[in-house]
Amino acid sequence: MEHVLVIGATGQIGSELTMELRKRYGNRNVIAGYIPGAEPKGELRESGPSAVVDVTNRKMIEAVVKEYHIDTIYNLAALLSVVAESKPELAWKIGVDGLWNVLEVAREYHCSVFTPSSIGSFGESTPHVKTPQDTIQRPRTMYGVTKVTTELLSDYYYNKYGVDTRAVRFPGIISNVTPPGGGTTDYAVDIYYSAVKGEKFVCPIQKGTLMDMMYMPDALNAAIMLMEADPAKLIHRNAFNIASMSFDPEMIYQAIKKHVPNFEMTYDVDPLKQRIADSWPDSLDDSCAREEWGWNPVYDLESMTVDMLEKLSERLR
Ligand code: AKB
Repeated sequence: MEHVLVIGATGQIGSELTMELRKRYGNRNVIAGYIPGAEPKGELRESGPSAVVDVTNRKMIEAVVKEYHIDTIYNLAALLSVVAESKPELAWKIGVDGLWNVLEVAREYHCSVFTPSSIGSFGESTPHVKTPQDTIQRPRTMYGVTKVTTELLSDYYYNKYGVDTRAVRFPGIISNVTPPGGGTTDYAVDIYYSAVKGEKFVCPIQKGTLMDMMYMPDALNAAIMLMEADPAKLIHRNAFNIASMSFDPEMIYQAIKKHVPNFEMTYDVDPLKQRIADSWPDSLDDSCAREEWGWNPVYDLESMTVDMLEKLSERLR
């Protein structure tokens, strides 16, 4: 990796991934691609180059890839699961047509491409406990439909044209920097903000609903490790199950309450979020990622909670 383009660099994952890549590969070598209205701010803007890159505009992607001699693209442009249900056509345009644009440019300019998939690529008929790497993927959400399609399209470009495509299936990502927007797993971020602000948390997901989650430092590491992995060792490509923790609302509430004893939580279940959450796995089997490229997460619920509360308290002070 010498010159990297991050598409969606100002989003929840993009904003931290861009900074981590700059730390590892040099500030000048990592371009923050953003859309108008979501301009980079602060350190993200100051620390390195940025460019307008709308994933739905192939010429725009091509111009930036050419200008900066890009060899690796992290394509993070997507609508999350809840918002995609209200804008299905846009979700397809960004997620699938956008990826097609990225892959065509990658084919011509010999770039590697990382496009995250998600636990949302699974559906009701998928085995829910220790969901295997290769299993049934028949999601009924538009988010899930686009994610399965991006997995297949990425594999297609690898098999047909030799484009070096790689991906992971991200669980819900928890971070203290840029908040997510429009996802089913967002509650697991929002709950920390309420705890630190001294507010009661109203949980939109029912007690007992298990979902896989991951702390941002592990998620960033997964993306970069996979892109740096020896291709000869990769049996799978698009996309690897990765996991570090699985919990329901009560478990995260209790983990926080240990450190914030007065913290209170009640429930007001959101039917759409609950329907989506019920269709997703309780936990993933990530043994292929561990075997093929050495995936090994650092954080569990307790260590993430300690770090989240500390960092958020500093930030919101
Ligand atoms: C969402 O909830 O939509 C995302 C995801 C799990 O892909 N965080």
